[in-house]
Amino acid sequence: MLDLLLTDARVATMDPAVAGPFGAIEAGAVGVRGARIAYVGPAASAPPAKHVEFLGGRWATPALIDCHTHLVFAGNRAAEFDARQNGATYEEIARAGGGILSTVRATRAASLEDLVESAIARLEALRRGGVATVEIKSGYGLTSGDEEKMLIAAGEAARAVRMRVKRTLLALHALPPEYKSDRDAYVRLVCEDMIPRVARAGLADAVDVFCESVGFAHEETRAAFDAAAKHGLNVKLHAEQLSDMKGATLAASYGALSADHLEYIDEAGVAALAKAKTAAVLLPGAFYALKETTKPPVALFRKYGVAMALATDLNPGTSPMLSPTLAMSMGATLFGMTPEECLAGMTRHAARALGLVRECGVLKAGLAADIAVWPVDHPAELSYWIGHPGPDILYIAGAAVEEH
Ligand code: DI6
Ligand code: FE
Repeated sequence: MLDLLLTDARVATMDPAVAGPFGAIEAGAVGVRGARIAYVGPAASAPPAKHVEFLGGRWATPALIDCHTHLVFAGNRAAEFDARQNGATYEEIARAGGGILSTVRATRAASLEDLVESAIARLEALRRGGVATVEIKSGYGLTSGDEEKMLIAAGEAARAVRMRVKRTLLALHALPPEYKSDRDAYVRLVCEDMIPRVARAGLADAVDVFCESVGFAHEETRAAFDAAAKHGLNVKLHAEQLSDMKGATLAASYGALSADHLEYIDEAGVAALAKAKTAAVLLPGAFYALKETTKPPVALFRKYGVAMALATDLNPGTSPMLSPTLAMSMGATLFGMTPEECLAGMTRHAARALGLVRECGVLKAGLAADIAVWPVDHPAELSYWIGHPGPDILYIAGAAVEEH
């Protein structure tokens, strides 16, 4: 006996084992037992259930997964936006001590409670848009205590809104001002103190680095990745966002879960990602906000069979975007992805980017019952509307957390 049956549905399973676009099942049903999916298939052969929900032909999809955010932060950067609109570039602002560092000052000054409260509001916005699982990075604390504070806030906020969370230590995001004349000492602090401490306390699942000319170099990235491996953490990398630093190849050589941004990646980098089965996380919000013109090479990712994930990159500097479906629309319109690729990018491939392929990202028996029910006639509508407002119902681990 199932606990719940969603029936009279059209089901976009996104399961590659189900033939056809979107892995779709017409006249379908999804059955739930406890927190897991117990049945996906034709409505006609679904087992009995204690509770039956008739969807009237609406589409059920895997709940969305936002696999790259920096949503714990204090303050915002509207003044900097104003400066950029008046001609200043991101790099100029960063070099003048603004940019990331202005958010670092605000985040250091904020209490844990304040960070939790503002993060909850952002998580609720994503959840309204259909997101059940979110990745949250640190990177605005840049001291052991403040990075920990951010990761604790991320965990508490996600728990409060019942969302699944993966946390990532991004201590090599910017060089803190107090280490301006001694980069090596900061990298040592990260590798010898922060990474072991965060791993021991179970505060993060992965380590990320901003590998960029205004960020950190290869050797610094390697040091952090070596420390991550030593302490049992996965790795991810901000790579090729502003220039071709060959970061993706470096990330692939460490078996990274994902390499993210990738506007400037070359063919050798794409081949390296394919070989390592590292996901490419595309972030059209930052591309849009920075008015970039170099697009990630979607055709090459297709050619080499690299999993393309999509995410909001929600952050106060380069992607103040609270809508996962807007990221999908931008993935289609700005990057040329198909609607099916956009949905896969926020479900199955996002799960890969977080090491969650056995947990969520497709609708199939055995996985978490994270399901979104959309008031649409075709799954392409999720990226067709310029920021679809979100599902009618969102189930996370079998419980309805959004109902409109
Ligand atoms: N790349 C980005 O786009 C953001 N961080 C990063 O590594 C920018 C974060 C910020 O400007 O606050
Ligand atoms: Fe980012």
